[in-house]
This record gives sequence, structure tokens and C-alpha cells, in this order.
Amino acid sequence: MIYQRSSALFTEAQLYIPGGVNSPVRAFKAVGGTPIFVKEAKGAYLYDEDGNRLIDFIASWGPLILGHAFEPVIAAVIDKAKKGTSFGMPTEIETQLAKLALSMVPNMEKIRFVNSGTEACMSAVRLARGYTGKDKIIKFAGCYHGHSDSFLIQAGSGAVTFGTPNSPGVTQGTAKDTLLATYNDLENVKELVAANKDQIAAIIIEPITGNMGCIVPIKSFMTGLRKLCTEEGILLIFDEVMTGFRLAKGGAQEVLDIAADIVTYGKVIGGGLPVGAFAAKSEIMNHMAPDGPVYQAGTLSGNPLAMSAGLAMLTALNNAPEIFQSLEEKTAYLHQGMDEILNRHQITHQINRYGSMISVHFTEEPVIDFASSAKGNNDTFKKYFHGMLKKGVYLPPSAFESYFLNDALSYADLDDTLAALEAVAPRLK
Ligand code: HOZ
Repeated sequence: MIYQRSSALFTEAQLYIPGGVNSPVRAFKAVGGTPIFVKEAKGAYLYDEDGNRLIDFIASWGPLILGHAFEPVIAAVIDKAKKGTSFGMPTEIETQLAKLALSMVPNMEKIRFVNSGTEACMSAVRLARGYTGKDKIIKFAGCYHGHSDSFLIQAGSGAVTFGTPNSPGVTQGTAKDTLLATYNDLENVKELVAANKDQIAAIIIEPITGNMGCIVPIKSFMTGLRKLCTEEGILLIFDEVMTGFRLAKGGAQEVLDIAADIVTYGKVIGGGLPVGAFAAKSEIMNHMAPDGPVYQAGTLSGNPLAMSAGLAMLTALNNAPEIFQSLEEKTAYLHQGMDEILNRHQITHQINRYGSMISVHFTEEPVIDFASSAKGNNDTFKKYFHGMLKKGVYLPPSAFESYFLNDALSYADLDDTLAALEAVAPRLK
């Protein structure tokens, strides 16, 4: 493959944009080489500026669950755009999307729309603090909840990819209110809660992680976490920015059968446009301004284009829930094929999967938390990533990310992906 134009565009971008990108993972620093500049995309494929076609396994990091340029979303956005792009005033479509989203997820009564997952998580924590009157939060090493200050403590995703899980610029004052726990380790959480009795407002977690690769929670860990939060008056926040409306209509709450107190959404709920949201029971949500004292606002919140994209996307998922099953089956097929090829070539690896989220770690130990995820061999990962890219398969350019399958991927695409791995695997030794 030739990346001449991507390379030239990247050189130019670096003159004007820090690192040449507007979000660090895209810069390919973890894997080396030149980031691919996308020209357009349709269905399961990306078309880059050099004319290469790539099978896409990131789907804009999750939201394009039905593939790129999904017709109903495009039609809805075009129609809305003709009627005005932003008002900073209420519109009916906000209530329509709120009603539909709440009807799809268990346990939630009111929802507030924002512009990104970062905003959703930041606002959810503020709400939890305002509701409980307590300051501290617990987050898990390797989980990533966007880039607001409280979360950049041992954060996953780009933060760890670039070696800055604790970002400069986050004050000591903020950092001291974020306590760090080990994913899948209930005893560790219990110890932290006991040591900070009556001071913890919320525990925030990716119920199935994507930002240290895909990690599935141990059942007793999740049920124990729920019980602990209820007993201690701590709000359990599920960050469902990646899992919401992807794993099932009701997201991780539904598939894990755990009721969270606050849930944050992003990505899918905007159908690929910038939307995030947080939801809870009315008793909690009524603490938000203007009903209550917890402040949060935004001119672009509930933006009509974003709402119309979200409404079209959620309507499609609501009307065809078999998509979740079909996506899971495709991902299981990929999982089985990759495992078989890597085993046959004697490449040490772990594959974690839940529903349509999957990741490969080149390590001997099971990947169950950040420490085990970080043991993955990054040199092997680099060879794997670039080998697959050369064969026309676009994977997340960091081992600390999940793949997201979209339903436009055909079994022929998956077979092409497995054929690529078959060719690449001998070079991974
Ligand atoms: N941090 C995002 C994935 N976990 C990547 C965002 C992006 O580069 O678009």
C-alpha cells in the first residue's frame, strides 16, 4: 500500500495542529509510521487519501454500529440541516430521543444530552458529588472516562499509550479526590472504601472495558461492587460510552444484569455525531440545574443535527434488535479464527471478547486488569498492526483499545481479515 498523500497531509497538519492530530491515539505513536488520512467511508470500509480501501475495525471507536454513512442517519441529518443547524433553544426532537433512549435501557428515568463522553462522565461525577455531598471518587487503573481532570489518574486509552496516565496540568487538589482501584479486585475496592469511610461519592467504571483493551468483569466483582455501593451510600456510575446501545439495547446494565445509579453514554447515541449523555432515576437527575443546584450547560447540547442522527440510529437498533446477536456471532467467528491461526503459528496471545468488542494481547497471562494488559508485548503488537494494515485491515493503533465490529462487515470481510492474519502471523515470532 502507498501512503504518500497521507504522509504529506500529516507533515502539513503537524505545522498547525499539535502532533498533527486532534486526538492523540490517531497519531500512530504507539505503533510508529504515518497515520492514515481518511477521505471517505461507506459500510464496513474506509477509503484513504491514497485510494486504499481498508476494512474498518474501529467504526469511529464504536458508534458506527451499522457501518459508515448508514443511509437513515445521513438522510435524517441532511433533512435537519436544511432547517437550521443550532438554536440554543429547546426542540421537540430532544424529547423524542430522550424518550426512545430511556425506553431501551433498564432502570433510568431521565437523561441529559451533552456533546461527548468526556462531558457526560465529568457531569455524572459532579452530579454524584452534588447528590451525596461527598467529594471523593474511585476509578479503576486502566479505565478511561474522557480527558477531564478527575479522570487522568492512571487513565487508559491514549493517556497510557503515550505514557502520561497521570497528566501534567491536573492539580494535586483534584488528584487527591480520585482514588485508584484495581479492576476485577473487589477486596481492593473494599479496602479503599473502608479507609475513606463516608467520603466517597461515586465509583465509576467501564463495566466492560475498552480502554485497556477489552476486559470482561468477573461476575462476583460486579455484583460485589453493586452491593458495596448500596451498603455504603456510594453511587455506582457505569461508563457506557462504548458499551451503551452496542452490547444490547440496554447496554452493559442489561447484559451483566446490574443496575447502575448513573449511566453515561456517548458515540452510538449520536449515530456518529458528537453526542454524549448521562441518565439516572428522576430522584438523582432532579438535582441537575435548572431543577436542582448541580450546574451543567452547553449551547450545542441537544444540537438538532446530533439529535436527528441519534434518533435515526437508535430507531434502527430498536426496530431490529437481532443486530446485536448478529454482531456477536460475527465477532465470535473472528475470535475463533484468530485464535486458531495464532495458536497454529505458536504466537503467545490472549483474546478477550464481549459481544462486538474484542482485543488481542500478546502476553502469556490472562488479561484481567491494567497490570496484565500492560504486560502485552508492544513490539509484536506493532508488527501485527502494520502487517494487517498492509493487507488492508484497519485495527486500533494501540494495544490499549478495543476493536468495535459493525454490522456492515460481511463474513467475506472477516475471512479476508483472517487471511491477512494468516499471512502476518509467521512474522510475529
Ligand atoms: N480515546 C479514544 C478511544 N478510546 C480515541 C479517540 C480518537 O482518537 O478518536
